[in-house]
Amino acid sequence: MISEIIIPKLGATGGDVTLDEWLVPIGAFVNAGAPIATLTTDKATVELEAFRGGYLRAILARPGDTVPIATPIALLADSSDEPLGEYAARAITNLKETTTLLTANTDAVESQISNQKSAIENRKPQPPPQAPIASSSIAPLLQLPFLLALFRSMSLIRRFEDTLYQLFLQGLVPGTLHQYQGQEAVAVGVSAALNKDDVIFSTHRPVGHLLAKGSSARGVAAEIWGKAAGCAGGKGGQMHLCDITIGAPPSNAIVGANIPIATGAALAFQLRGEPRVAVSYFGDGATNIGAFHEGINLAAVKNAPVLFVCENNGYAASTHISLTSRVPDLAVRAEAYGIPGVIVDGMDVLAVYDAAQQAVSRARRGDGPTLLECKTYRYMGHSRGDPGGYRTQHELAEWRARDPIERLRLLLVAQHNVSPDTLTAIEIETQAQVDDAVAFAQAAPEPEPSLLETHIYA
Ligand SMILES: Cc1ncc(C[n+]2csc(CCOP(=O)(O)OP(=O)(O)O)c2C)c(N)n1
Ligand SMILES: [Mg+2]
Repeated sequence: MISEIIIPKLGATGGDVTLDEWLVPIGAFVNAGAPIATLTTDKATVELEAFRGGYLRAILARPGDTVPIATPIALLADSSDEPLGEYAARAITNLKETTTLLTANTDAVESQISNQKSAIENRKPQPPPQAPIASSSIAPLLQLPFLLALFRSMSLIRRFEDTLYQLFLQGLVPGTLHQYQGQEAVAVGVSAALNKDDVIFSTHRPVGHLLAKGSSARGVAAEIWGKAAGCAGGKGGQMHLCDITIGAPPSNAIVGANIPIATGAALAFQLRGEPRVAVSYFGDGATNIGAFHEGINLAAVKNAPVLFVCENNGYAASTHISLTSRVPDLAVRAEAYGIPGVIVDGMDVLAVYDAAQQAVSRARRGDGPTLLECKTYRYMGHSRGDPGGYRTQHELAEWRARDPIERLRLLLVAQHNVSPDTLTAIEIETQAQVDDAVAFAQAAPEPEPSLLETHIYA
């Protein structure tokens, strides 16, 4: 079978895309998800990935060509000599004439990447020691239904994000995506320590935070598709998810901006005498923003009930933490504010839960905020426009070997006698939940134009 690889909707404005280079020779086999070409949109240079496995049988565009969205640019086939049929007239089956361009481009990019990689290798902190399964110290204290709920929640987030990724490659998701695969243990471990009326303040990467706190997959999906049934009425999109019913005011894509806002919410709880806690999620990149200092310092001096959760995934967009901070452990900054700074393995949901629970109890009894640094990793690029070429496959593989879902699976099977089939059944259920959410979102009506000016504060 011959399948077309089309240009998905990559750019912010949906404009034309320039094909920069082919990354795979014609005739080679490519796996599903493997990058096959680089493209430049109105926003960034991105990699185009194969949405299925197959042989790159022919290409339909040359490096330098400008191609509109939805145009087929390559053909994947089940064999390297499959007949080209209707495509025969326009298919390019030999890239020789473009190889000079290819080599020149590749050399410049390679040397840029290798410079940054060697700068990083020289100063990079090592990931925390590998623990093969989730933290067993508190595991025996926890009931099986609770552990299974953590597994279900992480599985739902992973399935949701993976499904969106597949649909994105087919050009079926509007806008861009900032994905959460790899970081699930943080949102799920923290949420498990919270009450329903506690609030979370999220970032440009909010899907996992909201699903873990209990937002419906349908509401989140419909928001990503900009539909009226979306959790923000279709006005927010992926970066501005919002669900007041589960304690999630609008997520904030301005890096670090939610930190003082979470402090403000916590001060309100304190003034009203309510036993509620506010959580601010932010990345390593946010710890160099002024709002980090102001928000944490104010919370510290007022003993505000906040939990500051730094998801240190090692990168702010394409920049490694070692290039922006002289200290590899961001939790040490807590000392400057006179509050506890705790480092936790963010790939271990039980360790995150344990640390979050202690910090939340502390906040609830009036002893003030904690800075919790979760060492974690994002498997995908910064956004769907980021090929992630600034990190090595080795680094990625090292972190994937510590996958939070697989670690909890091992623990459940080895220490709680859970049958692997029980866990597979949970994953089938969460996939069905995601498929239902996507179908719902795609079929849902658009927001009414008359509502355009509602929910505006002036
Ligand atoms: C104040 C501000 N500066 C720059 C940006 C552009 N930007 C969006 S996300 C991002 C990187 C954030 O990195 P980090 O805080 O580590 O979070 P991560 O993406 O790793 O989850 C940048 C620079 C922004 N949104 N806001
Ligand atoms: Mg980061």
